[in-house]
Amino acid sequence: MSLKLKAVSDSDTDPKNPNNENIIKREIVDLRNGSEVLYIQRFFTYDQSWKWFHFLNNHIPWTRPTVRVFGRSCLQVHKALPGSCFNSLLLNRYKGGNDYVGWHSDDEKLYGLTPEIASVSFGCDRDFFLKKKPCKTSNVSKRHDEEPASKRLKKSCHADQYTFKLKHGSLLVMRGNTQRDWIHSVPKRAKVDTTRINLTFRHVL
Ligand SMILES: O=C(O)CCC(=O)C(=O)O
Ligand SMILES: [Mn+2]
Repeated sequence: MSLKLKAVSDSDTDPKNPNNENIIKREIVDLRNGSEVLYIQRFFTYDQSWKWFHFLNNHIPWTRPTVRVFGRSCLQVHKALPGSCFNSLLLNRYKGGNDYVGWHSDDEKLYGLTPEIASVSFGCDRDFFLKKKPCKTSNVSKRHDEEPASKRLKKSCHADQYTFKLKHGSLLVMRGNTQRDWIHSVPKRAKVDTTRINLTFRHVL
């Protein structure tokens, strides 16, 4: 079985949307300063998504490494997307609401300066948070008629938070400066008790 990022087509039927009306709804969130997130709720149909979920759940040798990176257990598979500009796939399985990924950005040098990261979700819906990285501006106010820099930072940085509900079959793509300027997380959720599988497609230089 090969892995390709393929959107739903007209011939696919979705029990939740039998007429395939507006099936590919794209939401682009401009995070400013060259950062952008694309979200497509029904990138895969409902049935395709469950097929993927069961295939991955049953065929991947999921492990819980003793060293947990940002609270996640993961397995890295390289060269899983031939013909695509992605050459690396990271798989995460969240068995329930206690499994989470803490705040981080995927800004490792191996992904380059402006990595594009495409994230596909199957199974249980989970929240995905994006938050602006703390500003590194100096605390000294540049102009006397402005409020102190420390106050400005509080407003501009802590107000900059977005939440996406990552639905079964959805695609979320982080682009541009998103890894440089933003951090993201999938928080714990007490009421969640079913499994979610997440695939993130990346390009390793
Ligand atoms: O599970 C997700 O949606 C995010 C996973 C993630 O951020 C990562 O693997 O780096
Ligand atoms: Mn990440």
